[in-house]
Order: sequence, then C-alpha cells, then structure tokens
Amino acid sequence: MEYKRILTIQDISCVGQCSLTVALPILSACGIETAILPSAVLSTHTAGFSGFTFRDLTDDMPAIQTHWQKEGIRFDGIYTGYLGSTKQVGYVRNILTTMGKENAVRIVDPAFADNGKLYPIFDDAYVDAMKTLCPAADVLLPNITEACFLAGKEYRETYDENYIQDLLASLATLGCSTIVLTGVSYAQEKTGVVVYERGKIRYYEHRWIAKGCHGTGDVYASAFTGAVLRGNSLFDAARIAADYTVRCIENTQDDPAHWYGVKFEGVLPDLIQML
Ligand code: PXL
Repeated sequence: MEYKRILTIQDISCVGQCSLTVALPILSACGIETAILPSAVLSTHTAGFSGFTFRDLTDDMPAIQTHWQKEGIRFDGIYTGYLGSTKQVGYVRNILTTMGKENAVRIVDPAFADNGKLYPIFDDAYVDAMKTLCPAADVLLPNITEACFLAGKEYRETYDENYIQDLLASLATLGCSTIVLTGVSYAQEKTGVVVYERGKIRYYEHRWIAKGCHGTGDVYASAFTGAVLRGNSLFDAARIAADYTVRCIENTQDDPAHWYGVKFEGVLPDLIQML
C-alpha cells in the first residue's frame, strides 16, 4: 500500500485522552505518517475538569504554513478537529484548500458541541465561522448537535428518519456534499451512523452502550480518517470506525475512575484487524 502522510489540526489536551493524544496513536496504528498543527494547548479537556489552562496558538499558524510552503510540504489528507478560535478557522480554511496534494482527502470534524450544547469556549460566531469550512471539506463529520447548530435546526433527543433527512439536506446546502453523521439512534439499545453522499443515504446501525464516554467523537473521527486513507470506501470506513468505537467503550465501561476518556489503546489490535 502507498505510504501516506496526514496533517491533523486540533488541540493538545495534555491530559484527558482526546484530540491529538487520541488521533496520533490511532492514525499511526492505521499505518499513516502523521503531521500536526496544534490549535491550542490545554492542561486538560474542557468537559468535566474545571480551571483548565488554555493557550491559543492561532497566531503561530501563518508562519508554520509559510515554512511548509517554502519546504514544498504537502499532505495526502488533512483532518481537522477542535480549533482554538474563530480567527483560526480562516487560517485552517486556507490550509485545507492549499496544502493538500492532488486527490488529498479533507475531513472536517466540527468538534464544537455535544448533547445539545456548545463546548465552553465556543459561541455563535464560532459556529458561523465553522459553516465556512464546510465547502472546503470532502467529508464533514458532525454529531447531531453540531449538525443542528450548523444547519440552524432545532436539536431533538428523539426523532425519526424524516428529521435526519431534513437535517442532512439543510447541512448539504452549506457546501458539503458528503456528510457522516454520528450518534443517530432510531431504536432503543441501538445507535448508528448515517453516510450521506450526494443525496444518497446509507445507515450503519450498531449496539448502543448505556455508558456514554467522553472522547468517543475523536476516537471515531480518527479511526474513520485512518480507514479512508487506507483506501476503504466512506461507508466501510464509517462502519469500521463505529465497530472500533464500540470496542473502546466496552473496554472502558466497567471502570468508573475512567470518566474522562476511553481506553482505546488496548483494543488498537482490533482496529488493525478490521482494516
Ligand atoms: O473531544 C472533543 C474535545 C477536544 N478538545 C477539547 C475538548 C473537547 C470536548 O470537550 O474540551 C479541549
């Protein structure tokens, strides 16, 4: 298989098993060379820890990009996650549109909200900026909360297929023709992922585990990205990432002390096997 290099742009949460500390090992396990552009450095993630530090790296980005351009560095894939500021979204849009090789895959995980609410540092201006990233993405990877904020639709805990179809159609008008929508549940004890490709919808349903864990969005997005770069179709990548995420939650659910993330490391061999 061709050796590929991916750039991932997201934060360093020093402790908390999310963002880069999750993406890098998962992408490496997929056999892909990793390059990073850290969006911010935090002492921990922001979901459950209080008093976290936050250093925004927005102003470092243009010089880093300029240096890469001088060196002729380009990427086979670019995957973006949690970003540091509204201004930074503009820099990231430019990186997405200029730093990929021909046929590069660009995957955007909006990573700004969950369970009907924005994460602490984000506001409506950030959501508006994130809308402008959609046309630069080959694949948009939101959860339902993020999809609702981006599409300007009401967030609902219970819904039917019509609601999801309408949500996806609205989201597509922002300029993303392919959307992988996670956490879509039509039946008790089940959840799944909807893959929307140019108006065509496919659904992969899998087991729902009562204990929702923090960091599963990043595990999912990283495994999905790795599987796509290894040449899997979008639907197969969505399925592999879902099955791996379920394995990670199973591996964590009996450990109440591990509330802040998922124990994804010990089940990396399962992901490699699935690939
Ligand atoms: O998992 C998404 C994420 C990434 N980075 C930081 C976060 C969160 C979610 O809360 O706080 C810093």
